[in-house]
Amino acid sequence: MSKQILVTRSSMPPMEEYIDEIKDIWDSHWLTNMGPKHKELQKKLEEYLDVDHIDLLTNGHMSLELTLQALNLQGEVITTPFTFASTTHAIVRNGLTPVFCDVDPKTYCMDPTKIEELITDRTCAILPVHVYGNVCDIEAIQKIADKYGLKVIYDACHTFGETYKGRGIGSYGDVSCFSFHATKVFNTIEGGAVCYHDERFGRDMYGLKNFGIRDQETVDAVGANAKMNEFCAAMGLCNLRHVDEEIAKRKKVVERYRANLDGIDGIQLNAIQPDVKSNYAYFPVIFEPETFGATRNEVFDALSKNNIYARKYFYPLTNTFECFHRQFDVTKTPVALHLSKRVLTLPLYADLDLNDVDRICEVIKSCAK
Ligand code: T4K
Repeated sequence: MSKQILVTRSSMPPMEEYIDEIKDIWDSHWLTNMGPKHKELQKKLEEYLDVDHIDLLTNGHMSLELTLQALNLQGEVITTPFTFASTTHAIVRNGLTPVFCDVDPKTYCMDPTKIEELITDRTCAILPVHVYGNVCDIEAIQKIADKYGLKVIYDACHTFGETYKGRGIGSYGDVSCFSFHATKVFNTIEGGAVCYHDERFGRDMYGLKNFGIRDQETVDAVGANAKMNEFCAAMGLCNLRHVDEEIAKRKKVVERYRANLDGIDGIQLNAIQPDVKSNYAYFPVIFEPETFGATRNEVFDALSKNNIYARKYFYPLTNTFECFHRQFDVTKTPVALHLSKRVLTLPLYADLDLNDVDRICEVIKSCAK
């Protein structure tokens, strides 16, 4: 049996580099609660991501959940169902109502032409996702938000290091939330961040990630515990030194996929966006069974038989999850539904051997009629 290939593999620095980085932690005995590594990583990421302000958290999910709390939102939030569970859960766990907008068939991001018809007098915010690292139609979304006085919170969990029109992607909207999970282009093992402009939001977020503690004698918000610890921050400091090289290697993998799969009938590859500096986070492929000759599930099974484990990100749509007890009408997001039944995210990580990419593509091609 050929070697196992999973959808991704965590990037790790040389072990000695990490050991060196965590020596200070042994010396200081300072393990968490906004210690020196946390502060150093925060500063470095502010520069790297080209944003006004950033705060670090335990994970991408808590950055979304606490952002919605810090903004003190009430009512309905317009969002996309074509995403990871976290985006929708963050809304619902804040007592807010998600209103699902359909997505664009090429970028898979929220379709801005469908937003206005969903706005009611209860709408308070728009929460789009730069899904797979594809950048949303930022200008169109901002125009609508300005017209109706809505907050824009980007789920930017897939867009570490990307720029749009030369500006850091985290600088758009009111807040952008990042994930530094083990499976992401840049990881701190587990981790996340919020990027923002408004210093007051920053103060509220800083309190909320630490139980709402303002100072030793004042607790002025019902916060959570979402502080990035020093070991995670140390991993981030190491990984940040290598991230450009990681992205360059990912680019080569993506180019090899494109060389193999571009132009095949019934296959839609991820859109290339001219104003975007990509991070090559994911490689989603849409299989149209009528023209390609095999369904997404058939391709998935063929790859699995060859020890290759692609993933059906993002299937099922979040508006069909069992936990929502058929509360949402999936027929209102037909493009997202169509895509979710046809998408397969192929293995992608910096060290994926280009010969393995060829092998993956051979299996895919063998499924075609
Ligand atoms: N918003 C969006 C749009 C997101 O995609 C995510 C997370 C979030 C918000 C929330 O951010 P976080 O709170 O997670 O920071 C994975 C990740 O756990 C999740 O972070 C990610 N999105 C999602 C798209 O993928 P699973 O359930 O598919 O993970 P799992 O454990 O099956 O891992 C996938 C593959 O990754 C494995 O087959 C092998 C590899 N892997 C995994 C782990 C855990 C490694 O190489 N090393 C590892 O440590 O969710």
